Amino acid sequence: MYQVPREVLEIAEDIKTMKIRGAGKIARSVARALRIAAERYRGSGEEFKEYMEHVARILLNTRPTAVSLPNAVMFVMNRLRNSTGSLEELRRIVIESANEFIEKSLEAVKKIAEYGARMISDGDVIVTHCHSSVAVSVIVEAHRQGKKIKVFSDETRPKFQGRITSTQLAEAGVDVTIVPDSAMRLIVKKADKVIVGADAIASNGALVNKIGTSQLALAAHEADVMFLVAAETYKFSPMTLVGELVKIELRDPTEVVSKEWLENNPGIRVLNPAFDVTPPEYIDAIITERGVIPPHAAVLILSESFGWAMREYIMKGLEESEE
Ligand code: RUB
Repeated sequence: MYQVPREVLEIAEDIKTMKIRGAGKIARSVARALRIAAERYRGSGEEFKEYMEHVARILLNTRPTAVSLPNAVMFVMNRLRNSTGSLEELRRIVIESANEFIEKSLEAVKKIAEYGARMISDGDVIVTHCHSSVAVSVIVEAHRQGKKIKVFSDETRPKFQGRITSTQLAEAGVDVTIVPDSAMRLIVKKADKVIVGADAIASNGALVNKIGTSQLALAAHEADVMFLVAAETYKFSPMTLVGELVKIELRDPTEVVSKEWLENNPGIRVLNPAFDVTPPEYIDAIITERGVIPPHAAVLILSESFGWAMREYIMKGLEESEE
Protein backbone atom coordinates (compact mmCIF):
# COMPACT_ATOMS: atom_id res chain seq x y z
CA MET A 1 0.00 0.00 0.00
CA TYR A 2 1.03 3.62 -0.47
CA GLN A 3 3.02 5.55 2.13
CA VAL A 4 0.78 8.49 3.03
CA PRO A 5 2.58 11.33 4.86
CA ARG A 6 1.80 11.53 8.57
CA GLU A 7 0.72 15.17 8.26
CA VAL A 8 -1.94 14.18 5.71
CA LEU A 9 -3.29 11.45 8.00
CA GLU A 10 -3.31 13.95 10.87
CA ILE A 11 -5.38 16.42 8.82
CA ALA A 12 -7.86 13.60 8.02
CA GLU A 13 -8.06 12.68 11.72
CA ASP A 14 -8.47 16.32 12.78
CA ILE A 15 -11.41 16.70 10.37
CA LYS A 16 -13.01 13.52 11.76
CA THR A 17 -12.61 14.63 15.37
CA MET A 18 -13.65 18.21 14.50
CA LYS A 19 -10.37 19.81 15.53
CA ILE A 20 -10.62 21.17 12.02
CA ARG A 21 -14.27 22.10 11.47
CA GLY A 22 -16.54 24.43 9.49
CA ALA A 23 -17.12 23.72 5.82
CA GLY A 24 -14.70 26.35 4.45
CA LYS A 25 -11.81 25.40 6.71
CA ILE A 26 -12.41 21.71 6.01
CA ALA A 27 -12.21 22.37 2.25
CA ARG A 28 -9.01 24.43 2.51
CA SER A 29 -7.41 21.81 4.79
CA VAL A 30 -8.26 19.06 2.30
CA ALA A 31 -6.65 21.06 -0.53
CA ARG A 32 -3.60 21.56 1.69
CA ALA A 33 -3.48 17.82 2.46
CA LEU A 34 -3.54 16.96 -1.26
CA ARG A 35 -0.71 19.45 -1.83
CA ILE A 36 1.38 17.94 0.99
CA ALA A 37 0.72 14.44 -0.35
CA ALA A 38 1.98 15.50 -3.79
CA GLU A 39 5.01 17.36 -2.43
CA ARG A 40 6.15 14.43 -0.29
CA TYR A 41 5.53 11.64 -2.83
CA ARG A 42 8.68 9.61 -3.47
CA GLY A 43 7.32 6.77 -5.67
CA SER A 44 7.31 6.29 -9.43
CA GLY A 45 5.61 8.51 -12.03
CA GLU A 46 3.35 5.66 -13.17
CA GLU A 47 1.87 5.23 -9.71
CA PHE A 48 1.43 8.91 -8.82
CA LYS A 49 -2.18 9.25 -10.00
CA GLU A 50 -3.26 6.07 -8.19
CA TYR A 51 -1.48 7.25 -5.02
CA MET A 52 -3.28 10.61 -5.20
CA GLU A 53 -6.64 8.83 -5.68
CA HIS A 54 -5.85 6.81 -2.54
CA VAL A 55 -5.13 10.01 -0.57
CA ALA A 56 -8.32 11.62 -1.96
CA ARG A 57 -10.35 8.64 -0.72
CA ILE A 58 -8.88 8.95 2.79
CA LEU A 59 -9.88 12.62 2.88
CA LEU A 60 -13.34 11.98 1.40
CA ASN A 61 -14.09 9.45 4.15
CA THR A 62 -13.67 11.89 7.02
CA ARG A 63 -17.01 13.75 7.28
CA PRO A 64 -19.98 13.19 4.99
CA THR A 65 -22.07 16.37 4.99
CA ALA A 66 -19.94 19.41 4.06
CA VAL A 67 -20.07 19.39 0.25
CA SER A 68 -17.13 21.78 0.21
CA LEU A 69 -14.97 18.72 0.96
CA PRO A 70 -15.72 16.65 -2.18
CA ASN A 71 -15.83 19.87 -4.20
CA ALA A 72 -12.30 20.78 -3.06
CA VAL A 73 -11.11 17.25 -3.86
CA MET A 74 -12.79 17.43 -7.27
CA PHE A 75 -11.21 20.84 -8.01
CA VAL A 76 -7.71 19.43 -7.54
CA MET A 77 -8.16 15.82 -8.66
CA ASN A 78 -10.05 16.57 -11.85
CA ARG A 79 -7.15 18.57 -13.22
CA LEU A 80 -4.82 15.72 -12.34
CA ARG A 81 -7.13 13.11 -13.90
CA ASN A 82 -7.28 15.09 -17.14
CA SER A 83 -3.49 15.64 -17.35
CA THR A 84 -0.60 13.64 -18.71
CA GLY A 85 3.13 14.27 -18.30
CA SER A 86 6.13 13.52 -16.15
CA LEU A 87 5.91 13.03 -12.40
CA GLU A 88 7.20 16.57 -11.85
CA GLU A 89 4.58 18.02 -14.20
CA LEU A 90 1.76 16.10 -12.51
CA ARG A 91 3.05 17.04 -9.05
CA ARG A 92 3.09 20.70 -10.10
CA ILE A 93 -0.53 20.47 -11.30
CA VAL A 94 -1.68 19.20 -7.89
CA ILE A 95 0.33 21.81 -5.97
CA GLU A 96 -0.86 24.69 -8.14
CA SER A 97 -4.51 23.56 -8.15
CA ALA A 98 -4.52 23.17 -4.36
CA ASN A 99 -2.99 26.63 -3.92
CA GLU A 100 -5.51 28.09 -6.37
CA PHE A 101 -8.42 26.52 -4.47
CA ILE A 102 -7.19 27.91 -1.13
CA GLU A 103 -6.62 31.37 -2.60
CA LYS A 104 -10.03 31.45 -4.31
CA SER A 105 -11.71 30.25 -1.14
CA LEU A 106 -10.17 33.03 0.97
CA GLU A 107 -11.02 35.62 -1.70
CA ALA A 108 -14.62 34.33 -1.73
CA VAL A 109 -14.94 34.83 2.04
CA LYS A 110 -13.72 38.44 1.66
CA LYS A 111 -16.22 39.17 -1.12
CA ILE A 112 -19.09 37.63 0.84
CA ALA A 113 -18.13 39.77 3.86
CA GLU A 114 -18.30 42.85 1.61
CA TYR A 115 -21.67 41.94 -0.01
CA GLY A 116 -23.16 40.70 3.24
CA ALA A 117 -22.15 43.80 5.22
CA ARG A 118 -24.13 45.91 2.73
CA MET A 119 -27.25 44.02 3.78
CA ILE A 120 -26.78 44.91 7.45
CA SER A 121 -28.17 48.23 8.64
CA ASP A 122 -27.02 50.48 11.43
CA GLY A 123 -28.81 49.41 14.63
CA ASP A 124 -29.58 45.85 13.46
CA VAL A 125 -30.07 43.04 15.93
CA ILE A 126 -28.63 39.88 14.39
CA VAL A 127 -29.03 36.24 15.36
CA THR A 128 -26.55 33.56 14.34
CA HIS A 129 -26.17 29.84 14.98
CA CYS A 130 -23.16 27.53 15.35
CA HIS A 131 -19.84 28.91 14.11
CA SER A 132 -19.64 29.92 10.50
CA SER A 133 -16.45 31.77 9.65
CA VAL A 134 -18.23 33.38 6.68
CA ALA A 135 -21.21 34.59 8.73
CA VAL A 136 -18.75 35.94 11.33
CA SER A 137 -16.82 37.75 8.56
CA VAL A 138 -20.03 39.45 7.37
CA ILE A 139 -20.89 40.65 10.88
CA VAL A 140 -17.31 41.80 11.62
CA GLU A 141 -17.16 43.70 8.32
CA ALA A 142 -20.45 45.49 9.07
CA HIS A 143 -19.08 46.40 12.51
CA ARG A 144 -15.80 47.59 10.95
CA GLN A 145 -17.81 49.90 8.69
CA GLY A 146 -19.12 51.60 11.83
CA LYS A 147 -22.59 50.04 11.94
CA LYS A 148 -23.83 49.64 15.49
CA ILE A 149 -25.07 46.06 15.73
CA LYS A 150 -26.05 43.66 18.45
CA VAL A 151 -25.60 39.93 17.98
CA PHE A 152 -27.22 36.95 19.69
CA SER A 153 -25.35 33.70 19.22
CA ASP A 154 -26.80 30.45 20.54
CA GLU A 155 -24.67 27.85 22.31
CA THR A 156 -25.10 25.19 19.61
CA ARG A 157 -25.15 22.07 21.68
CA PRO A 158 -23.74 19.51 21.91
CA LYS A 159 -20.37 20.85 20.67
CA PHE A 160 -20.83 24.51 21.71
CA GLN A 161 -19.55 26.10 18.51
CA GLY A 162 -21.53 29.20 19.58
CA ARG A 163 -18.73 29.88 22.05
CA ILE A 164 -16.24 30.18 19.17
CA THR A 165 -18.59 32.61 17.41
CA SER A 166 -19.06 34.70 20.55
CA THR A 167 -15.33 34.79 21.29
CA GLN A 168 -14.45 35.85 17.75
CA LEU A 169 -17.15 38.54 17.67
CA ALA A 170 -16.18 39.87 21.12
CA GLU A 171 -12.52 39.99 20.09
CA ALA A 172 -13.53 42.06 17.06
CA GLY A 173 -15.39 44.46 19.38
CA VAL A 174 -18.92 43.37 18.42
CA ASP A 175 -21.66 43.52 21.06
CA VAL A 176 -22.47 39.81 21.49
CA THR A 177 -24.71 37.81 23.83
CA ILE A 178 -24.73 34.03 24.06
CA VAL A 179 -28.07 32.31 24.73
CA PRO A 180 -29.20 28.68 25.13
CA ASP A 181 -30.44 27.03 21.94
CA SER A 182 -33.89 26.67 23.47
CA ALA A 183 -34.18 30.49 23.79
CA MET A 184 -33.97 31.08 20.05
CA ARG A 185 -37.70 31.45 19.27
CA LEU A 186 -37.94 34.06 21.99
CA ILE A 187 -34.79 35.88 20.87
CA VAL A 188 -35.49 35.87 17.14
CA LYS A 189 -38.66 37.91 17.74
CA LYS A 190 -36.42 40.81 18.82
CA ALA A 191 -34.11 40.45 15.80
CA ASP A 192 -33.90 42.16 12.40
CA LYS A 193 -31.89 39.46 10.65
CA VAL A 194 -30.62 35.92 11.02
CA ILE A 195 -27.32 35.04 9.34
CA VAL A 196 -25.96 31.51 9.18
CA GLY A 197 -23.37 29.62 7.13
CA ALA A 198 -23.79 26.48 5.03
CA ASP A 199 -22.40 22.99 4.80
CA ALA A 200 -24.26 22.39 1.58
CA ILE A 201 -26.77 24.10 -0.68
CA ALA A 202 -28.96 21.83 -2.79
CA SER A 203 -30.03 22.61 -6.35
CA ASN A 204 -33.51 23.66 -5.14
CA GLY A 205 -31.90 26.17 -2.75
CA ALA A 206 -32.39 24.09 0.41
CA LEU A 207 -29.74 24.66 3.04
CA VAL A 208 -27.91 21.95 4.95
CA ASN A 209 -26.30 23.41 8.05
CA LYS A 210 -25.71 22.70 11.75
CA ILE A 211 -28.56 20.95 13.52
CA GLY A 212 -31.00 23.54 14.82
CA THR A 213 -30.73 25.81 11.76
CA SER A 214 -34.11 24.74 10.38
CA GLN A 215 -35.79 25.36 13.74
CA LEU A 216 -34.29 28.84 13.80
CA ALA A 217 -35.44 29.43 10.20
CA LEU A 218 -38.94 28.35 11.15
CA ALA A 219 -38.96 30.78 14.09
CA ALA A 220 -37.62 33.58 11.84
CA HIS A 221 -40.31 32.82 9.25
CA GLU A 222 -43.00 32.99 11.91
CA ALA A 223 -41.65 36.29 13.25
CA ASP A 224 -41.15 37.71 9.73
CA VAL A 225 -37.43 38.16 10.32
CA MET A 226 -35.05 38.10 7.33
CA PHE A 227 -33.12 34.82 7.08
CA LEU A 228 -29.77 35.06 5.25
CA VAL A 229 -27.23 32.37 4.33
CA ALA A 230 -23.58 33.20 3.69
CA ALA A 231 -22.01 30.55 1.46
CA GLU A 232 -19.18 30.28 -1.04
CA THR A 233 -20.24 28.64 -4.32
CA TYR A 234 -18.10 25.57 -3.63
CA LYS A 235 -20.66 24.70 -0.95
CA PHE A 236 -23.31 24.13 -3.63
CA SER A 237 -23.87 20.43 -4.21
CA PRO A 238 -23.63 19.31 -7.86
CA MET A 239 -24.94 15.82 -7.09
CA THR A 240 -28.28 17.26 -5.94
CA LEU A 241 -28.82 18.20 -9.61
CA VAL A 242 -29.29 14.52 -10.32
CA GLY A 243 -31.47 13.94 -7.27
CA GLU A 244 -28.83 12.78 -4.79
CA LEU A 245 -29.56 13.79 -1.19
CA VAL A 246 -26.91 15.32 1.07
CA LYS A 247 -25.97 12.79 3.73
CA ILE A 248 -26.69 13.94 7.28
CA GLU A 249 -23.85 12.99 9.61
CA LEU A 250 -24.77 11.08 12.77
CA ARG A 251 -22.13 11.63 15.42
CA ASP A 252 -21.20 9.74 18.55
CA PRO A 253 -23.76 9.68 21.43
CA THR A 254 -20.96 10.60 23.85
CA GLU A 255 -21.02 14.13 22.41
CA VAL A 256 -24.52 14.41 23.98
CA VAL A 257 -24.16 12.42 27.24
CA SER A 258 -21.16 10.94 29.02
CA LYS A 259 -20.04 7.35 28.47
CA GLU A 260 -20.80 6.68 32.12
CA TRP A 261 -24.36 7.99 31.78
CA LEU A 262 -24.88 5.80 28.73
CA GLU A 263 -23.64 2.75 30.64
CA ASN A 264 -25.92 3.55 33.59
CA ASN A 265 -28.96 3.91 31.31
CA PRO A 266 -28.79 0.86 29.04
CA GLY A 267 -32.46 1.22 28.00
CA ILE A 268 -31.97 4.67 26.46
CA ARG A 269 -30.70 5.31 22.94
CA VAL A 270 -29.10 8.64 22.07
CA LEU A 271 -29.36 10.11 18.59
CA ASN A 272 -26.93 12.87 17.58
CA PRO A 273 -27.62 14.21 14.08
CA ALA A 274 -25.10 16.95 13.28
CA PHE A 275 -27.00 18.77 10.52
CA ASP A 276 -30.51 19.49 9.28
CA VAL A 277 -32.20 20.76 6.14
CA THR A 278 -33.89 24.16 5.86
CA PRO A 279 -36.32 24.40 2.95
CA PRO A 280 -35.76 27.26 0.45
CA GLU A 281 -39.13 28.82 1.39
CA TYR A 282 -37.61 29.93 4.70
CA ILE A 283 -34.54 31.53 3.12
CA ASP A 284 -34.65 35.14 1.90
CA ALA A 285 -31.24 35.23 0.21
CA ILE A 286 -27.94 33.41 -0.17
CA ILE A 287 -24.89 35.67 -0.13
CA THR A 288 -22.21 34.20 -2.41
CA GLU A 289 -18.95 35.62 -3.78
CA ARG A 290 -20.76 36.02 -7.12
CA GLY A 291 -23.48 38.15 -5.59
CA VAL A 292 -26.65 37.83 -3.55
CA ILE A 293 -29.11 35.32 -4.99
CA PRO A 294 -32.58 34.04 -4.10
CA PRO A 295 -32.43 30.36 -3.04
CA HIS A 296 -34.21 29.24 -6.21
CA ALA A 297 -31.26 30.55 -8.28
CA ALA A 298 -29.00 27.89 -6.72
CA VAL A 299 -29.49 25.74 -9.80
CA LEU A 300 -28.00 28.52 -11.97
CA ILE A 301 -24.86 28.69 -9.79
CA LEU A 302 -24.61 24.92 -10.03
CA SER A 303 -24.98 24.74 -13.79
CA GLU A 304 -22.43 27.56 -14.21
CA SER A 305 -19.91 26.00 -11.78
CA PHE A 306 -20.42 22.30 -12.39
CA GLY A 307 -22.11 22.03 -15.79
CA TRP A 308 -18.95 20.39 -17.17
CA ALA A 309 -18.98 17.78 -14.40
CA MET A 310 -22.62 16.98 -15.12
CA ARG A 311 -21.83 16.57 -18.82
CA GLU A 312 -18.98 14.18 -17.94
CA TYR A 313 -21.27 12.27 -15.57
CA ILE A 314 -24.02 11.93 -18.20
CA MET A 315 -21.55 10.99 -20.96
CA LYS A 316 -20.01 8.32 -18.74
CA GLY A 317 -23.48 6.92 -18.07
CA LEU A 318 -24.25 6.85 -21.78
CA GLU A 319 -20.95 5.10 -22.58
CA GLU A 320 -21.60 2.50 -19.87
CA SER A 321 -25.14 1.84 -21.14
CA GLU A 322 -23.76 1.27 -24.65
CA GLU A 323 -21.29 -1.35 -23.42
C1 RUB B 1 -20.28 23.91 11.13
C2 RUB B 1 -21.44 24.58 10.47
C3 RUB B 1 -21.15 25.87 9.78
C4 RUB B 1 -20.81 25.60 8.29
C5 RUB B 1 -20.22 26.84 7.61
O1 RUB B 1 -20.56 22.59 11.55
O2 RUB B 1 -22.53 24.07 10.42
O3 RUB B 1 -22.28 26.70 9.80
O4 RUB B 1 -19.86 24.57 8.20
O5 RUB B 1 -19.01 27.19 8.21
P1 RUB B 1 -19.40 21.75 12.29
P2 RUB B 1 -17.95 28.15 7.48
O6 RUB B 1 -18.97 22.51 13.48
O7 RUB B 1 -20.05 20.44 12.60
O8 RUB B 1 -18.27 21.58 11.27
O9 RUB B 1 -18.70 29.40 7.15
O10 RUB B 1 -16.88 28.37 8.50
O11 RUB B 1 -17.47 27.46 6.26
